[in-house]
Amino acid sequence: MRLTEEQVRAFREDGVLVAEGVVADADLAPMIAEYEAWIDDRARALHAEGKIADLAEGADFGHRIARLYAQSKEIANGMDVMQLRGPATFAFLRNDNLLDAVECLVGPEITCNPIQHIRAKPPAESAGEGLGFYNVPWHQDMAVTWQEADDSEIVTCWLALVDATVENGCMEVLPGVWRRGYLPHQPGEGGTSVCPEALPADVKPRPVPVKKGGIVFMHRCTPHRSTPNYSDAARWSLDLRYQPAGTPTGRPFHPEFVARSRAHPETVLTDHAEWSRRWVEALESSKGIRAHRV
Ligand SMILES: O=C(O)CCC(=O)C(=O)O
Repeated sequence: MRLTEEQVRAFREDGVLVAEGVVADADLAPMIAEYEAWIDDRARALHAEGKIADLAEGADFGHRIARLYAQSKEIANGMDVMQLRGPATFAFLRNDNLLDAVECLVGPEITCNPIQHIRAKPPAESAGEGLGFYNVPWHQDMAVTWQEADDSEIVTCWLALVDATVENGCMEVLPGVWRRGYLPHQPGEGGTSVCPEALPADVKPRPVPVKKGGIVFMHRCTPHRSTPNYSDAARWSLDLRYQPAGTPTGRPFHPEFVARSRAHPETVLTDHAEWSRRWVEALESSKGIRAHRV
């Protein structure tokens, strides 16, 4: 779905845009089916090891993993994009409806940045309320790249795979703050976060709920966080980043690829095995490298 001029203007102004209905259920279905099959296999393996008693068969995408996670946190191990490396997920990274919207923000030559995550945020009852991968502290995405990417127009695309609500822990943003540039960050157990004294006190956090298939687009200097999930189902989402081809990604040790090119379509990577191979190799060779700048 292409963005309207008004949407593009709003993104440029606020550094954040909530766009509903960017991709259709049919666009997401193969990737969701891939994850459902993987979760089923993993649940059966954990069941065989005696770590899970109830397979929660018949529960929907959000409820099944929540019920499994409550029994064993191991259900989520190995599920992230670069770990599972599913063909349907790789194909989705080049989804036309998604890239039509991205093109309106970064232009027609598009690189897929390797910072790409899938998150099934479990209910707080089992995952807790502490900061971490599921309840991320205030940060700018610029803080999780190397300085080489400071001038790269990296746009974060936070895509809801189920309806994301205030109750289940959607994103919160500080609109307009991107204009202040990079804010000092600090490392911490809960994740890289804006130093408390640098967090703007004059801007009210805006929760950005979005329905399944909608995207929250964020500038790389837009502070954002997410809060605990107080529902009984997982909050599934995908956070991807795209940028003009040829600009540094800030993660030179992880594989980027050209997702769309109007000028040189032959440069687009469509070979799933090659993408997967590059990730396997990079995960091995980048061990011990500090990915965040603090
Ligand atoms: O999905 C979340 O809860 C956090 C996502 C995030 O921090 C990001 O996309 O940069």
